[in-house]
Parts: sequence; C-alpha cells; structure tokens
Amino acid sequence: MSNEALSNLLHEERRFAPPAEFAAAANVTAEAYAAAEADRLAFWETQARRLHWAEPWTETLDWSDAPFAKWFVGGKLNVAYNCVDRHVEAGHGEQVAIHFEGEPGDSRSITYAELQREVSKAANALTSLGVVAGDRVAIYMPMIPETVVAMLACARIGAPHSVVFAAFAPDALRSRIDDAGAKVLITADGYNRRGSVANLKPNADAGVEGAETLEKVLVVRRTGHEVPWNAERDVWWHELVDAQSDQHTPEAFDAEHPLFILYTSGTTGKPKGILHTSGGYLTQASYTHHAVFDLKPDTDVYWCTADVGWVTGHSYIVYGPLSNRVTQVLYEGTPDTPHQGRFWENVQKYKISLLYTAPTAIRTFMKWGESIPAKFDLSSLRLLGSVGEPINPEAWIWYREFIGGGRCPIVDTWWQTETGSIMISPLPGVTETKPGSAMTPLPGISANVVEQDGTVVPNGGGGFLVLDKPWPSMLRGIWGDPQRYKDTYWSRFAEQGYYFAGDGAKKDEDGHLWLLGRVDDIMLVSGHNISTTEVESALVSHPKVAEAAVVGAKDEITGQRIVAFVILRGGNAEDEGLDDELKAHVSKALGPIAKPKQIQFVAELPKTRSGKIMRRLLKDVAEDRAIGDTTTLADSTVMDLIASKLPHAAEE
Ligand code: 6R9
Repeated sequence: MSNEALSNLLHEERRFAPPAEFAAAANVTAEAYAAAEADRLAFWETQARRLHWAEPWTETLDWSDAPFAKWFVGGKLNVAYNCVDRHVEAGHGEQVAIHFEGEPGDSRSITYAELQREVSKAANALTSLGVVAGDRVAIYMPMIPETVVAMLACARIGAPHSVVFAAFAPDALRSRIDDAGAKVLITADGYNRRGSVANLKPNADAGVEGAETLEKVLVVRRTGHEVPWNAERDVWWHELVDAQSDQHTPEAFDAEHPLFILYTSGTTGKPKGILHTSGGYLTQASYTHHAVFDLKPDTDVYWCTADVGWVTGHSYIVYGPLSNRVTQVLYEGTPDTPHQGRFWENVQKYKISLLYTAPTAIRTFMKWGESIPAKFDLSSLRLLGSVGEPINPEAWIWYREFIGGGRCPIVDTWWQTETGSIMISPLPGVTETKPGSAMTPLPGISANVVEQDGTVVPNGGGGFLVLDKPWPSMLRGIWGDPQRYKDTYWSRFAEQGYYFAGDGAKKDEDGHLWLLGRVDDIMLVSGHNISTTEVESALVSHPKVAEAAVVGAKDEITGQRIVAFVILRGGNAEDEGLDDELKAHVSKALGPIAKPKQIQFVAELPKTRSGKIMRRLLKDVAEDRAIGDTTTLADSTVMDLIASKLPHAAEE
C-alpha cells in the first residue's frame, strides 16, 4: 500500500433491521454496549462469571508486560468441565450435545452424559500413555465426534492440543509436531470424502517419521479399512480408550494455562504456532457465541460447517458452543455428496436453526443455483452467520433470501486465529445490518482504522484495521518465538501500542466497518490504492457472476493493472462480449479507475482449506511466472486448470 489512503468506492444503501420478535427475545440487548463502555474490565468480569471457576481471580487484566497479557490472574478453572460436566450436573445429561452426520449417511447422537463419559475415558487413556499437564498432543483428525472428545480430553488434563487439518500433507504435520514438541498424536484410519474413503493413517505415519518428541500414535477407527501398523508405536483408540474407567476428576488449571496451539500458515516463512490459554479464551469464546448466535440451549439446533482444523472449529464447534450447552450438528463430508443439496438436507433433517458458514460456501451455492436449496424445508432457520472472508453484498443478499427465507438476521463475523474469538460483528437482536459490513466491534472490544502513521481515519475513509485495547481471548504469543510475536503484530504501530491485524478496512459515513481483505493484496493502480474486495464485490453484483478473485498485476503504465478471475452462476455461458459487459459493470459501480483490464473465466479458484482465496497464486498466473508454494491449497489441481486457460502461461 502506498501513502495514498485506501479508496472507498463501494456504496451500499440497503438496511435490514432485526425482526421485532427476534429482538424482543434476544440474549443480548443494546445495554451491553453501554455496560462495556462504562467499565470494560467489569464487563468482562461479568462475562467470565458465566463460567464455573474453581478459584476466583484476583486481578482482571495484567497488561504490565504488554504485549503479553494475563487475564483473570490467579483464577483457576477446568475448560472441559465447563463444556461438559457442569451441564450434566445441572440436570442436562440427556440433552444431545452432538448429532453426528457421516458423509455416507450414517448418524449417531451423543448426549452430554455420554460426552462426559467419553471425555473422561479419553483423559484416562492419555494419562495412561504418560501425557501430563503441559505436554503437547497433536490431533490429525477428520470431522468425527472423537475429534471433539480428543480436544476436550486434552483440555481436561491440561495438555495443550495442536490440531492439524486432516487434508494437510505429512510434511506439514511433521513440522507442526516438531515445533510444538508433541508427545502423542491422535489420528484416524481414514474418513469419507466425496463418496470415497480418504486414507489418513499412511499420511500420519509419514508425518511422524523422524519426529523425535513423538512417543505414541492413538488411532480412531472410522472407516475400518486396512491400515499400516507399527505395533510398538500405534494404539487403537477403541482398544485403549474403551477399556478405561469413565470416571475422571478434572483438575483446575490456572487461567493462563495453555489450552491450545494452532498454526497459521501465513504467506511466507514457517507457520506460526498461535498460543491460546484458558480463562480469557473461554470467557470470550463463550460470551461471543451466546451474544452473536443468540443460542437458546433448550430449543436451538446449531451447525457450524467449519473444519476443526481451523480456528472457527475450535471456538465455534468446540469451546464456545459446548460451554453454552449447545445441541449441534457435526458433519463429516462435503456439500455436494451425494448431491449439491446435502447441506440443506442436513438443515431439514435436524431442523437446524442457527447456521454458521463461510462466504466461499455461499458463493459456491450461488454458482449451483437457488433451485437446489428451494427443494428443502429450511423454515427451521432463524439466524445465519458468515466468517473467513469479506462477504460480498450480493452474496449476503443471496444468503438472506434463498437460505434465510428473508427472515433471518445475518451476522458477518470478523476475527482471526490470533484474536481467538469474534471481535467485530452485528448483534442479531440489536444491529440494523448493511450487506457486506461487519458493522461494529462487539461490546467490550475496541477496534479502529488508522493511516500509515497511526492517525485515526475519519468516517468515510479507509486504512489499516487495528485493535487498540487488549481483549480476553487474544493470543498470548507465538509458540517458542516471543520476538516474532512482537515483530509480527505489535511493531507496525508500536508507538500507539496497537495490534496490527494485517487487514485493510474502511469506515463508512456512519462509522461502520467494512473489511477489505489483507493489506498485502491491496492494488495500486495509477496512484490509487484499491482493495480487491470492492472490485470482487462489484463483479459479484452482476447477475451472471457467482464468484470473483481480483489481483493487481505489474503494468508498465499504471503500476498495476486489475486482472479478474470470474466464476459464472449456474446456467450462464461465457458469451462473447460478456467480459466487456462485466468491465462496464464494475466501472459503473466503482468508477473507471477500478475497471479490470483483463477478465478470465474459470471454473474454480485456488483456496486454502478454510476457503480463503489464494490471490498470491493468481498473481503469479497474471504476471506470467512460475506458480509459487501451493502446499496449503485445498485442491492442488485447480492451479493447473487456471494456468492452462491463460494464453501466456500456457506457452511456458
Ligand atoms: C476466523 C478466521 C483471519 C483473516 C482475517 C481476515 C479474514 C475473517 C472475516 C474476514 C472479512 C470477515 N476474515 N473473517 N474478512 N470479513 N467476516 O477466518 O481466522 O483463518 O486466522 O483468518 O480472515 O482477513 O484477518 P483466520
């Protein structure tokens, strides 16, 4: 980004007030903003009291060693007890915690009483393998209930877990095991994906080879197919765990005891092990889930479609929801197996009322067309959530109309692995939403948009998103690398003491926040800083477009030229003249400066496993270079297809 301010091109006039009935029964009202404003720390103390503490804290926040925070100093709690046992003790043992839906259609429901027994057995099993509080456990697992049990068992005995996406290659697993110094790996024989069995165990084997700290591999049987076996190292879950006592007394750990490490890939260098601890993390994960999703534990059925290998799975499948006594659906497979209506079939089958998914999924559903969800009964839905990327206004409207039946509030939730929980989002019973805006920081959270030199931008301006006050679920550091923690997040605005999120954002005339993507992706065209998000949203607002990714490619005249990769909505062909039509459409929406020079129609876009578009790779294509590191790509064949479509790249 140059010294020029980030352009604010997109104007959105549509407004959606919360339905009166929803607002009247909402978990959290506008009061919360006032309470937090009056006394932020007292507000977070109130939220911390939603949990069970074995010992109270003596100080709410110790920020004396900034940027290393301590929240709820001296307090003690057990995270797993808070997510499971206390609900059983309160008489909810027979409530279903998890409805598991396997991709082949097998299903089972697990009550809180069963979950308590399973977590206790798994905790005893880990102890029998020599795992003690403070030891790290790696988890390389598909979307099955044992994964949740494994995470909670680790939390129960104070052994920080490090979950690695099951789709990651062995090298990625090994570098994460090594960096964390994990003692045990929990994995599975395989899982069901796109109608066939994905082999996991051979990848796990390759990943642990040469991993010096690793002692044992605990293997869940999911698919039952034959797997390679190392009798000295490998242990079957069903043999070890099932043989354990289902009684286990949870020990209370310090509020700052490490709960988990989660690696973010980053664009360069080795992955960063983001460290989260117990009391502050659970306080904010729990409160935000309660406030943003408005969970009514006795009546709602919740479904977060994220993978547990992503932070969203940690905070909004495991810790937030379970601490609030959720009944939730856990789905093993893909949205198009055995048909493109599988998500909606799940909603209908379990009468799901709260749905949390990602813009990438929504745009895929737009591509497939609205006739698919129309075949299912979606009337149980009452709230829709979005996370992972900016949601284009048109995708937001599509989500509202064709999934939410025009009646469900939408919460666009901005946060990061590093923030641990949701930071910026509407409150569904309070906020009048604008399609495409995450609106305002939640009660108790403070964020701002600043210029290069740290001065706050006025309403109507754009710049860098910063978090200017510590928050309970903030990362406590990068595992083993305190200097990198300071350099990465706290050096950019060191003078002001702001956390630099790495995202661009704008404040509209009302001061509402619009996230504009990573600052590294911002384009510089003829001296103007233009966000990829705004151009993509303008493209998606064309009725024929489902999804778009935009990059700035080197240009001799303008510095950078805008190159767009576009996926059409179902039923539309790449008619002659369509690229000119789209260019004109963008020019009309945002002004001629934002008009793409080149438009390429594609069938797929390169995405990470959490669904984020990898613009870096598209930039390689647009600049006619060899394509860079593709190891975090969800589908490695996508780039070949795209490169082969571009005339220049194909000649190489
Ligand atoms: C939860 C998660 C974090 C980055 C973040 C931003 C992007 C996430 C967003 C969003 C716009 C939203 N992001 N939610 N951008 N609107 N609602 O995604 O964590 O995988 O660490 O990614 O994702 O760029 O900085 P993580």
